[in-house]
Amino acid sequence: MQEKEGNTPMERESRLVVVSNRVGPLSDEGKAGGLAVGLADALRRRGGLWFGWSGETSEAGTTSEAKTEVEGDVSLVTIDMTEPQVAGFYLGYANRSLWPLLHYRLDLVRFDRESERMYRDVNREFARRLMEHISDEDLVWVHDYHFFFLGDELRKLGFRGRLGFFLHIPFSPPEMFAALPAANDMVHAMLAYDLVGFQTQNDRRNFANFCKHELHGHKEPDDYVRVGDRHIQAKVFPIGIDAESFAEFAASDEAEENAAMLRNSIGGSLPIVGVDRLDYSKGIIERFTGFERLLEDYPDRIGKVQFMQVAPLSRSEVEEYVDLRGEFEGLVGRINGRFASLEWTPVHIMTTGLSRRALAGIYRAARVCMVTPLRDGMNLVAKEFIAAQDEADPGVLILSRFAGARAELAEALIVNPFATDDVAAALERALAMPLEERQERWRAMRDKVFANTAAVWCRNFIEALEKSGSAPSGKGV
Ligand code: GDG
Repeated sequence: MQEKEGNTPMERESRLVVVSNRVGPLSDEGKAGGLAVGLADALRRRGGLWFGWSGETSEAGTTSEAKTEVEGDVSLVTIDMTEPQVAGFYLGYANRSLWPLLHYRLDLVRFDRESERMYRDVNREFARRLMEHISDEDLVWVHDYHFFFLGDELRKLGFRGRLGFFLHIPFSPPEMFAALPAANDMVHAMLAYDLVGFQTQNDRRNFANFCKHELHGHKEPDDYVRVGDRHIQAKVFPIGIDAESFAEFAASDEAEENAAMLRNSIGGSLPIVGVDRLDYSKGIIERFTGFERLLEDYPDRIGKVQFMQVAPLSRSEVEEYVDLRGEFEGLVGRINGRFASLEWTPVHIMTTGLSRRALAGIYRAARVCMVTPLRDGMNLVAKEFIAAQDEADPGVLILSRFAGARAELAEALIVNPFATDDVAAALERALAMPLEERQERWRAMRDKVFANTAAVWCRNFIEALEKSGSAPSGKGV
């Protein structure tokens, strides 16, 4: 690779190398999510490389020529995949085996040998291509469930530097994870990393318990886990957002225009909002079942509240997502059909994405935001909603007990999304909540959202990785 001059590891603290399925963007013009902002910030500070999939397919696939974009001291390097690689690795194994399994949805899991083989191949190929760009002085940080095997492949290819992994989604309980035919191999491969990060204590415990009960390992002090000759740290790093920028977005003209449009379109109704990729883990069906129950049990609310659900389509090539869309649209149609009048429609849905400023405006205009996943690594929407509020008139967050964010945002109204009556009662309580209580709860959550930002999360992980010992020389596990 064409290293930028002055970017040699000897001249500064070790260079950061980030690996994730999708890379960038490096500069935030209101498009990047908190994760990209946090990582871009860390990469810019230390100089570094961000490596991943170009998002394109070609005949050459992972053997395609790497595309490199350079901005200051940071390079974005991407490679293509072939169509079968995307089908097997990404749509198949990552999204139809691992995603449902790690979100506790064994009923939706599909295993097939061919996609597992492709997943392993793509991990090996990405490792091989990454080796062209890195040296043992680099700090390599691999992200998410697409690349469980990548670290082990790097070790087999001789990489001896520090190697970290962060899982953005939950880690299911050992009894459930064991249903994956490759479960033991996969966790063995994770032990090639020096540091493995999770969103919550629950995820970390599930991983450590798998090591203990299935791989005959041991839990040790300071979050260490030992299995055979591998001794690695498994720690919790709850991810945050770029709260300052989000609060600025919420106060921007574009946000104000969108907030005004929302208020105009719903007349005097109180706005309830939801913002989620259309994904079965997000509990969207359960949320609207709860909303329907509100209109049944608290009929005074009919004509007085309106639900705006932003639900950009996601993974539309995967059957379960097509089914979910049909179910969601059917449910919303039923609610609107049952309760709408000439001058009022209870639910509006938007499946086209919004800019981050427009989104911040919608959050700010909302009286209630519903975040009701059935299982979620963290859930950044909950934190963005808090960052976007106006202190003079903050909205109320209803948060699922199954979202990772629940550990920090304890002042939200916590619900079990499966308990429809309780969801309806929480909605009623949120709609009726006096200003003083709304402010009190919001201030407590705001302090946490502004303290544990994306930048802090990045810094904490990198510091822990720097302190971790590197693996025994050139050893695959
Ligand atoms: C994974 C884990 C973990 C949504 N609609 C629009 C839009 N969004 C943005 C939100 C938020 C992001 O998408 C969604 O973040 P989440 O955290 O809710 O969920 P996942 O995508 O599932 O992410 C999750 C996360 O990784 C980070 O570790 O929290 O648990 O599943 O930022 O604002 N953004 C724009 N328009 C939309 O219409 N611009």
